Amino acid sequence: MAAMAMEPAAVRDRPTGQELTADFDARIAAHQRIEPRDWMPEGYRSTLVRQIAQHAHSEIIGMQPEGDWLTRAPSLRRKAILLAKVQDEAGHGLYLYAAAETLGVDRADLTQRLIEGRQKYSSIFNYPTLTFADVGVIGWLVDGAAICNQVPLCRSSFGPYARAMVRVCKEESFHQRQGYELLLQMMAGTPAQRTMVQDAVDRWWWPSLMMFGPPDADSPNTRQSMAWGIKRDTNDELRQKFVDMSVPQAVALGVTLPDPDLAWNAERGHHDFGAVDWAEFKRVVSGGGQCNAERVSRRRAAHEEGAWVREAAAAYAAKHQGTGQGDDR
Ligand code: FAQ
Repeated sequence: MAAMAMEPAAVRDRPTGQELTADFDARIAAHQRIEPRDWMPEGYRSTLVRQIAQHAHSEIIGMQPEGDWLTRAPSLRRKAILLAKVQDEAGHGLYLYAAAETLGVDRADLTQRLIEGRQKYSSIFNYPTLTFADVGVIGWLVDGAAICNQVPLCRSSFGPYARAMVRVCKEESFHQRQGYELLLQMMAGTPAQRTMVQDAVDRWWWPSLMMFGPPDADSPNTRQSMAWGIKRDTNDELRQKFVDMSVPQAVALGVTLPDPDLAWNAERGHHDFGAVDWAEFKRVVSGGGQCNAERVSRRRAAHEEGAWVREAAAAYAAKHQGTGQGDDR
């Protein structure tokens, strides 16, 4: 009887579930960062793992469409720029997998989920790159959409994700500028080059708008992710921002955006634009895009072919454990 009444002080003082939730909610309301060692609701953790993993996978799969042009770049300068850009995307994947790992998941397991089709990556990377103008248009529109989406994520409530985004965004803005500069140069070239640019814009415009995700009314995660401060803007708000940002850039470039309904609406202070083909979006996200099978099978092959490197790095780290030499794996 006496033993039951004698609860150790550490147990007695342990906060209850309600107190932990109240503390978490108060920190979110005060716009304070949540760090990996802080208590967090399971839904918050699993939402972050889903979003950060999908984001990391997108960076890595996103190396493929432009990577296809590395051996066919039209000059040494363009080849060097493209090589650096594609390498940057690998770095972004790395920061993001590292951020996900602070939530208690394992990068190897996330990769496995990607190559088994159990986790998504951005729909945009399931479209083919048909000409070198696609490299410029990916820089301008795809990196442009990525920046639009990711700048607010620098204020995301989860510390490691927000900090990773700061560096990613700086590099993405550089990517966007190199893409735009490439297009400016092509637009100042021959009629055939200008046609190539317009054709690439025609093919990438609508898929770029799909990058922001389904309309708010059909987005199952937005409301809760906004309440938790993981997302700071809704999908539709960011899509509108991207359209408004891209229209003057298209005018300066001398290309036409392929949307007859695109028009300035003075009352709203925004551009109106046509309906996105959400049936196409669903088809591409669920594996039916032009390049889904190829993208995943190449990622799987690269992972399998890299097994010996991972084994060698692990063996090296084990051999030098405690000596300080194996720490740079
Ligand atoms: N593609 O309820 P929501 C880049 C999924 S940038 C595929 O609205 P959420 C840089 C969504 O996951 C590209 N799936 O979801 C680069 C959810 O899946 P569930 C990557 C999509 O999370 C440039 C379901 O649909 N950027 O790689 C897409 O609140 C050039 C319902 O949607 C990021 O990941 C899509 N487009 O909002 C690299 C940014 N949209 O729950 C190389 C971070 C939605 O059914 C070259 N992520 N889904 O499994 C985000 O901001 C958000 O996750 C959204 C989606 C806005 C993408």
